[in-house]
Amino acid sequence: MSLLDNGSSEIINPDTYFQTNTPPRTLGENENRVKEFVNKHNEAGRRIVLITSGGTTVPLENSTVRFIDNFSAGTRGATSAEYFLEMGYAVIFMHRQFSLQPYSRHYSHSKNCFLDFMELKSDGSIGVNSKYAPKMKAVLEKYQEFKKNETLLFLDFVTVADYLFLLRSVTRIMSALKEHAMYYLAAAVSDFFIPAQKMPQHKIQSDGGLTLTMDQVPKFLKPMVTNWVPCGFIVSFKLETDPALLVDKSRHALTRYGHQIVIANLLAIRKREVILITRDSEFQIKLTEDEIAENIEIESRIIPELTKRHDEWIRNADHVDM
Ligand code: 9Z3
Repeated sequence: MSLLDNGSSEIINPDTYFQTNTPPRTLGENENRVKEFVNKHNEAGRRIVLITSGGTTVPLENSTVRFIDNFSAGTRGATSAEYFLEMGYAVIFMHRQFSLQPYSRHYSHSKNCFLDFMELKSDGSIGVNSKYAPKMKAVLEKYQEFKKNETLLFLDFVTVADYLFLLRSVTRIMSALKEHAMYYLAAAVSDFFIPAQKMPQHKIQSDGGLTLTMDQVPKFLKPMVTNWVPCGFIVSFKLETDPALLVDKSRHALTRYGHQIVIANLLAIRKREVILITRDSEFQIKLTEDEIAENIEIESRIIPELTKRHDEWIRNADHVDM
């Protein structure tokens, strides 16, 4: 017996969603930052990728005390950003506040306290613990290079509404880049939400049990592909836990929205196996046991494959097929 009732199948359309929900306060300011970043790197002839990363929250109250969240730590997005930067892309990193970030990810959510990476020297000064120094030096060099080139822009969101408003704004600005922009949608976006007008203003009182009714989040990929960035190279992720559903659901998303690639991943093995699905192909990327033992990151295989396909997309004038 299921405890779930999926209720009405009616989904509000994206336009209605944007008309009836409140944009984040920082939206205008972030739009200006994106315009400046896009102009600068476009003039420099650099390709730009938008990466979305981390989970979105769904508030239960307008003055929010409680919210529903999901598991995503933003590992996929933060790791991918490093490989895109290495391939020469400028990166707009749209991430859940406090989720993992490129470069700092190697230390920020570590089981070690940051003080464990340091050591007191005999002369009283402090330095990096010699055990960690070689890796830290390599990470630091790359980090300083992108700082110098200003090729990484951070934008953050918390709620699913923040995410959707920001995504629409950023993609519309990037649409001027036409096929030179890539969109890499790795964030774990909530499927359900409570519309602002149906939420209580104040903290829900604990006078008994709580029953929630949630609406379905509109399918934003449709307007994104059709209206916001019609020429962009769009890669979305499909997450499932049931292997029997994964490929069919991914293919369904591809035909429903008409974008270029769906990367199918199963929660339990997402760090070692994914399938890149296009309209007429399936391409598995799977790390071997040896590669896993050597801490090879699967994103180091995914990103070069995508940039190769992005090259083809740019070369292909009519954009009919990959
Ligand atoms: C993914 O499938 C990502 O690979 C993960 C990465 C969220 C699994 P972590 O942050 O995990 O590294 O821990 N992202 C997309 C999930 C999603 O919400 N997809 C939507 C869907 O499945 C379509 S855009 O319907």
